[in-house]
Amino acid sequence: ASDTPPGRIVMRRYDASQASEAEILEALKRPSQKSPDAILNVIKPIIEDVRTGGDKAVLTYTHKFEKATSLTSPVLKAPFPEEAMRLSPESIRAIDISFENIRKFHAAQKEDKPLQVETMPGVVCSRFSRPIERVGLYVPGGTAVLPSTALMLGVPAMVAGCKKIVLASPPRPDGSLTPEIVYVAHKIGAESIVLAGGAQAVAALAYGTENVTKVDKILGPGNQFVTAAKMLVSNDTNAGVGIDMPAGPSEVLVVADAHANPAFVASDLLSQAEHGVDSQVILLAVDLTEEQLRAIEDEVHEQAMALPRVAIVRGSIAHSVTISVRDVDEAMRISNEYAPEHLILQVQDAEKVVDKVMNAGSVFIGQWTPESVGDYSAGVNHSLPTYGYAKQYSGVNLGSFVKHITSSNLTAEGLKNVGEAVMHLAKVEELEAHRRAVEIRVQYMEGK
Ligand code: HSO
Ligand code: ZN
Repeated sequence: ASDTPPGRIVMRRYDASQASEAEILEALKRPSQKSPDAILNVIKPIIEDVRTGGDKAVLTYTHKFEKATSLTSPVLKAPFPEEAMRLSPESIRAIDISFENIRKFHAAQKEDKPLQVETMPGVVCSRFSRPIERVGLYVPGGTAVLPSTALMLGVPAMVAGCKKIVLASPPRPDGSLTPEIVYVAHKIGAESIVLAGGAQAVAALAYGTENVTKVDKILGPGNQFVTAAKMLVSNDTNAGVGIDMPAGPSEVLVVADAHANPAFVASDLLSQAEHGVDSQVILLAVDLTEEQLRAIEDEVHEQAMALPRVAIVRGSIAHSVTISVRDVDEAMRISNEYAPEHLILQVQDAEKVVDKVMNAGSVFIGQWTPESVGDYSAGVNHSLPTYGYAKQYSGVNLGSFVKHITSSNLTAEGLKNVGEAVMHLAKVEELEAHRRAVEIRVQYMEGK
């Protein structure tokens, strides 16, 4: 790793041809998270309080954590008051355009007809989907307000046909919500907004209270307390609630070659670096000269210095790295091992590289596709697997809001065709009633 001049905002540098595989993997380690035990100790009593204390407990925590002491109800119910969603025409237009693109892309994910297969003559298997009835969508507060997250969760829930959509978001100290979030809630047809954050919001959605509707699935990103609370309630069979994938700090991996514009590359790295001090950004520099690397570093520093959130960027850049690689294949090997939430391909013939992508939440192809278009308006979802979970999880999509049901439908002929196999396997498992359920019908057909 190279030295960092004082004050200069620069990512540590590695050269894959000189560092060992282990060193590269070590360099790519995500910043470690608080120990689960410490977090559990904080959230367990909160969840228990809300489960038993209902509205009053939620309100007490909101007064305490959000300082919204004037709030008298933890829920804002639809129809939402006009004054809670008063916005400039520009904001309305931006939300409406994004809403429509996200709607189109997620509507296209609908399965138009049930899947049906005749596995044997007279044996028909089907699969069809039904919306999850009640969903709770967590929209984080914190250092940035995120109406875009309300869109990314709310629009697919609406498209899927979820009957009850409940939003939850921590209110501002005056007890109000960002009007953009209320406007999105209105557009997606949400039934209510829970004015709470953290584990208390998750518990309210999982168990329900006097005024908070209990939901069947909770989705949405959040800090480590929110994530741990989601995991805890999803393990409680009394709550009967599902969750989406675990969400962690934002991250991006940019693959750039000599054709990439250094200013563009730097801007993409910084757009994720500004999310939080625990965010991580990775640059895989494909066969770049020292001069080209310098050009990107200079851009990172200069652009970062001009950002309002430069202090956060300093934090995230401190555990971010540049790795020089020989070619695109080497870059993709490293990228697939890292499994980034966002993968940006700023290389020649970027489209062709997509075939080599094995693990990533969402891919941004070519120099005209900054990651921020996906964060807001292109139509793809921005709720994506982080922390390497792109190896086994998908981002939020229409499927996150439905479940699949299968059915079988046999004719007498079909039962005759498949019955023997069933009876034999039931015998192997010594489950006699199973075997007889077939036998009794076959004998009936044979008039016995
Ligand atoms: N990049 C973030 C989502 C986001 N960006 C919201 C801006 N607003 C995680 O994918
Ligand atoms: Zn972002």
